[in-house]
Amino acid sequence: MLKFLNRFSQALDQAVVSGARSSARRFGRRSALARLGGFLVGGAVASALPFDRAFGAETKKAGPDDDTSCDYWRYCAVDGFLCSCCGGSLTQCPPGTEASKASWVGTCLNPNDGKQYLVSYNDCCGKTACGQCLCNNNERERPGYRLGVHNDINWCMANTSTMFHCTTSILVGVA
Ligand code: ABN
Repeated sequence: MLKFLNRFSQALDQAVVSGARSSARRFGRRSALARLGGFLVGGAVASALPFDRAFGAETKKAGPDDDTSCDYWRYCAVDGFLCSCCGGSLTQCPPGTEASKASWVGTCLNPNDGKQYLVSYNDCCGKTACGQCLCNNNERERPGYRLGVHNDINWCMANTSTMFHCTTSILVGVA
């Protein structure tokens, strides 16, 4: 009987020890540290990967004839969301917005005829920012302290609603 009890007690001991080891492996400090390490390394690798920091707002830089692309020639000095991506067009404000009374005029080279054209960048006002096709082209633009030649300005400032929605690019004439 004593022998049996002794064996039973040894078997119980072993079961408890192996159970404790297995749970230490699963939930112990080392395991937690290993998981934390994996998480940190994974985070570092993920943040080093290239991703779209504009979250889709910046347009693809496509062909020169695509008026939804920042590369379209008339957009050489545009700073804003393209109205062609916002329910309007190159020259028309989207429904529910109105053209700004003030504007910035740039000079852009038309690659089709080799001539320079004056382009008026009128903002469309009265709705919140469109958020599509953001372009920031700055040909002949100058820093903010030279106000008249700076394009990073809300041209809706003189309208009843000063809310900026998007920007049109209207041809004024040959430079
Ligand atoms: N002309 C576009 C714009 C609007 C608000 C702020 C900066 C630029």
